[in-house]
Amino acid sequence: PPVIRREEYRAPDWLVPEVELDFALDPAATRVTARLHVTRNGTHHRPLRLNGDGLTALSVTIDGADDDEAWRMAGGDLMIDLTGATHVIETVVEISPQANTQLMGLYASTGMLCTQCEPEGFRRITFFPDRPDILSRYAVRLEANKVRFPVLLSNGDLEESGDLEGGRHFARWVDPFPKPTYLFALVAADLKANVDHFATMSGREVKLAIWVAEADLPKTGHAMAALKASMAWDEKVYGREYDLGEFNIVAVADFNFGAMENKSLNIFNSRYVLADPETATDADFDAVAGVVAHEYFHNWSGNRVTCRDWFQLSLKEGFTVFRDQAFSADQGSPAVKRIEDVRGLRAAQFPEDSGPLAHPIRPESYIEISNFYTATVYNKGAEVIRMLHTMLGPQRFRAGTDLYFTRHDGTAATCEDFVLAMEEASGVDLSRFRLWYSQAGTPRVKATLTHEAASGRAHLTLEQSVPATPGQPDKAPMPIPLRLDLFGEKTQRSFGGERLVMLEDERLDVTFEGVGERPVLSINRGFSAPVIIESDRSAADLAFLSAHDDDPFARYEAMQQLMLDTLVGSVANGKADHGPVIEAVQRTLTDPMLDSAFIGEAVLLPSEGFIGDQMLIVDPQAIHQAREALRRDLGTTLADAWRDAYDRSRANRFEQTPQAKGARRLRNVSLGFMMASKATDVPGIAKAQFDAADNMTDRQGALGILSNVYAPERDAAFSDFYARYRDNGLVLDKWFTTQALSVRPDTMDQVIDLADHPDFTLNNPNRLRSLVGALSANQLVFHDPSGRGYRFLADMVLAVDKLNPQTAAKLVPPLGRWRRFGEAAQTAMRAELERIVATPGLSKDVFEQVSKSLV
Ligand code: B3K
Ligand code: ZN
Repeated sequence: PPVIRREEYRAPDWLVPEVELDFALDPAATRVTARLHVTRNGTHHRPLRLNGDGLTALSVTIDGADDDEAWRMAGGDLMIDLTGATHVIETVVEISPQANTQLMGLYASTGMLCTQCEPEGFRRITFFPDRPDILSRYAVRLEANKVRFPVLLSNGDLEESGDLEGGRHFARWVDPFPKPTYLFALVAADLKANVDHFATMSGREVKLAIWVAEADLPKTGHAMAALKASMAWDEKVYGREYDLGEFNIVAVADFNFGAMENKSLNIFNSRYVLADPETATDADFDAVAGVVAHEYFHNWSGNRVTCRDWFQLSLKEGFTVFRDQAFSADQGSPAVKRIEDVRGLRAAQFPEDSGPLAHPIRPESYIEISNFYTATVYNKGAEVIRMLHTMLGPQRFRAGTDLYFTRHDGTAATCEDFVLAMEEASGVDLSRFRLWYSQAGTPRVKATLTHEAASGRAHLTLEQSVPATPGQPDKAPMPIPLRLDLFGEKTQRSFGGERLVMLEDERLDVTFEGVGERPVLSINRGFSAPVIIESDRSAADLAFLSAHDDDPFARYEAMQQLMLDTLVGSVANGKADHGPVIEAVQRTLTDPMLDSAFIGEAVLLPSEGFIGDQMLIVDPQAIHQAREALRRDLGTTLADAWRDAYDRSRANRFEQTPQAKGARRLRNVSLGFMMASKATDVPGIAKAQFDAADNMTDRQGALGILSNVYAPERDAAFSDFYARYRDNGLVLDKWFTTQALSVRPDTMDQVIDLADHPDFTLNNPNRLRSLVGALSANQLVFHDPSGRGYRFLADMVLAVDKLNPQTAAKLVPPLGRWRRFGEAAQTAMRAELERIVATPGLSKDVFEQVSKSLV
């Protein structure tokens, strides 16, 4: 398959300022008529290329006339020779939404019809130059059976609607804002709306509607509240106002990813819309609000200013993730939010950055762009924007975004445009900073602190190295903003307060004066840069910071590092002194100044995956044993403290406050450590929590903890959970996931059985990921020495690839990590990758991921 390169970008030969689309909708056969007003862009004689994917032209007219000599097919595309400067092209095609298993283009989901066009789904609907730098005004007419599809939605404003003969009706939508194809959407469905209103800062009234199945209406309140809060936040923090008379969100059960920011018609995976205490955990509630905000913020960072080409994806995604993270931090606890985001980055992006699929946040080439909606483009992209915010400060950063939005409104921009606006508005030279866009790999910063008691001086040496990644053997040093502080070991006082140090070159020496006692280094506070810090801080120093640092993130980080050092030592030597960790956990757990939400995060041990990432060769069995040994020791030694925290966090009834949420978190964490102690009464306590739960956080928390043990309570809880929620797809996903995450030795057998369960299906991406995604996240079971985990995953990739290549390709990366495992595992993992790549008829999505993983 061809490789697309960033350097080969060329402006379009033809533009399409106006388009009229007419849909005669039907699940089996939908007729699409498209009238494109095209204009020649520049002086050239090249034909008009209209992309098509699986389309057959039923008719093509040029300026109203049939001219079969003037057009031809080239692959799936339609090529038309044109003589003038402007023409009107009309094409008619017929497509089958219900036969569309890729969930790209126009497809059917639980009786409704909906679209997904980003990145290249529009070409599966009609012939069109399907690239984000062509912006068109859309007028869309929808026609369908009124009983089956009473609701007809598209982008913009509803201009006209009415009844037709034969039980059909129509609606005409006009979007005044020019947009690229990937932001087009339509929905035809039998849904009901939760309707509300928002008055914008200039006093315009916007009608807000969240469309779901009637029975789900009671679960839309949280999404609606989040939408209104996002609209107000974007006005307050970025000065950005909503620009149309209505804003619609539609929930869909079958969706390839989280949600989609189509202009004024956001389409969502239902798991990011529906939430009530009975069926959604606190984490689910947060995810709903975060995704609603993310998609809403795209209206400016993505839609009003869009991307010139797909290499610029992080322009909208990194920036928008940064915006939604800041929003969520403002709505809740900034410290806990930062901890969660960094944990997510380390779980998903760091491994990507150190593996065969590593790429810069602005990639240089791709085979299939769908493979580049990655943690690097999104989450590292957000960290890059955050560094700009840190370096420039909030005012100059805001001046930069103002300039960027004003200058590029209504156009398709590049990452370079963004950096240039930041540079011009702030007066800060960002020449070297641009390396963050072009270089892949997670930089490592070695920090060495020495102290001369006599002169009262401390010397800090910082040295950076950026590892080689595929196609980038040699790296230049990058500008790294590090927030740091020094604390006196005895007085616990900061010397001069926090400062921002820019490590611009390979090495930097900093001297601190007036340091009268031995200092302890607190570095990369708030995770100011997405780097790995290597410092030789002792267990005692880390314990000190975990108790006394005034930056909550740094406190968390010190505790994590202490745990990590202990666990890595334990894996290497077969044993370790658990004392310092136990002491630090005890101090945190019983510190009356700390809130429960923070404690719940801080006392958690690093995941098995993250421990493995610290090692050259990963031994999942040894890591599991070392981690379990520490967990048991913590559970036993601090038994009373856990029980105390558990009891203290018990609520009489469900409340949706930050305090109550923190208490639920700490309660589940405590129950986990109680179970780790192996005290015989804990399965009963967990089962009692499960039974008495008036919310999903408590219920799923208990179920997850029970999932790892052999006890009658476990089986009873799983059957009860199934019986209760078998009709709720989103909750049933949890039933699959919880079983696939169990560390019991029979988990692989259970997963294989679950793949045959009547409720399992490859057609629904949520259900697929609930089992297969969970298994590959389960380090211990996925890497079972039998190799069955690898074989199961490869079988799934091959089966799903026939239906839905985009989703199949997302399952591949865990196999691509083979280099990091022992010889037997390497051989087994590679064999599976080779089996996949040798399969005839593979999609280019899976081919790209697998072939790159084998190199
Ligand atoms: N922009 C969409 C993602 C589309 C993914 C296509 N494979 C959702 C988002 O990031 O907001
Ligand atoms: Zn996005």
